Amino acid sequence: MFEAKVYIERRKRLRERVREGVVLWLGHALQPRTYPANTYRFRQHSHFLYFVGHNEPDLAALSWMDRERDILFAAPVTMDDIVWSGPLPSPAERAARAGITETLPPAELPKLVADLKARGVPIHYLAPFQADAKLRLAALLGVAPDDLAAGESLPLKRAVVDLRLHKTGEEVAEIEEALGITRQMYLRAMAMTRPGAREAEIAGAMQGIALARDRAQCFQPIVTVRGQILHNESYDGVLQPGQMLLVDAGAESPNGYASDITRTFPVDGRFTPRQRDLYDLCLAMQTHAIERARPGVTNLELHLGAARTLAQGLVDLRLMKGDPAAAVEAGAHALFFPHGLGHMLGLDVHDMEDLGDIVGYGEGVRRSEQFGLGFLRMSRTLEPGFVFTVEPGIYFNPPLIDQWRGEGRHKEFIDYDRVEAYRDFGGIRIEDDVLITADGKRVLGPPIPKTAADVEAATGQ
Ligand SMILES: [Mn+2]
Repeated sequence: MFEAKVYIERRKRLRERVREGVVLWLGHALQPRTYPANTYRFRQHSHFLYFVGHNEPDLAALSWMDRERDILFAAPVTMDDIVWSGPLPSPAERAARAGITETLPPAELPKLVADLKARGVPIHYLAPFQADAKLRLAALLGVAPDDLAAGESLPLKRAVVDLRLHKTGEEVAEIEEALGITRQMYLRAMAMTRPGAREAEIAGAMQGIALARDRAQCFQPIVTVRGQILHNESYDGVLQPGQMLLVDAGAESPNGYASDITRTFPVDGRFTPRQRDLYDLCLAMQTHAIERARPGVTNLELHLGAARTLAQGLVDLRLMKGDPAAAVEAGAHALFFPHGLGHMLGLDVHDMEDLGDIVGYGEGVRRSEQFGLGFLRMSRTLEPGFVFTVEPGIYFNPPLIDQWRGEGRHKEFIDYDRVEAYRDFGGIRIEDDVLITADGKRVLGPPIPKTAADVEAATGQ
């Protein structure tokens, strides 16, 4: 955990924004795998982690917004707990680490919530997304689980988004620490990449680097020669000469912050000329976007700029034709780049995605319904303290090509005969994590091989 003053300060800034009522924080419970006591590795609810800390199950807290009062609900430690789990901090010790002075046993929470409700005190909460949390919160509030989303507190949601979007120095340091481990994971993966290697052994080695440092990975990594499948989560492939391996992975920091990197490297240790052309184009998309990133620029502009870089490059390679800007406006580039340029990053790899588009778009701003642009998770005007990913990609997805070609979709912009020759190409994505500073931006973490030459030099070594 951070020092207690960090959590005290975060709750103080929350009070300045919400001002009235009480916030109810429900921490996560352990999630069962094959029977109740066989559980997945625990990860605390990110909003709870931000305001109360403690990566431990079965905690709850109440925070009054009109005065400086917080209560941590934690079960007293029993001898059974000590026998099975070893010495544990008392509720009061746990509370003190979060800068909280009052504690109560969990059985007191329903009584307190009922009393607040009876007195008409607003109870702010954010809609839970785990099934058991929905049931627990619904029971506490006396509402149906399906009605929880409608009762979510907009003032709380606005305040949490405002606070968590703007990273402090200690948060950026956490993300960079995680990126240091992520770099080790990538150097190992690149070194292991050669014809005959298996995706699973590379995925296992990367996980081993995180585990050997007692760290989790912040999401299920992608390690695949089928890079055109955006969230390919199987590891059953064997690396063949001429293929590229796409790896999208990240380690988690000690306090739960995410990192999110993607690199694509040639199985043989050398890109073919065709791969090299598209690799350099993908890198140009990323480089231009990062160069333009600064306060006041929207991420939508960066995304569309990357799309225009792509369209121009594909026109040069004669895979597309016509005016690149018009092609992007029509959405024709999305055959090759069907996702957004990036997303917010923080305690969640898609930071606060549980709160919806208020995070990446702002209140009342609607996503485009155009194919491709509709998958842009973040469109907002960039502000100092934002941390987000810049992850352009270029893909050749045969079922998508067949559908578009069959419909004659955007045939004025796409040379389908030339595209056919790339059916087995796979996909390329390059991703880094970027901090917006007062006057510009900084790419976070130690450099991980990225230029074609550096990637080739690190692969198969
Ligand atoms: Mn990402």
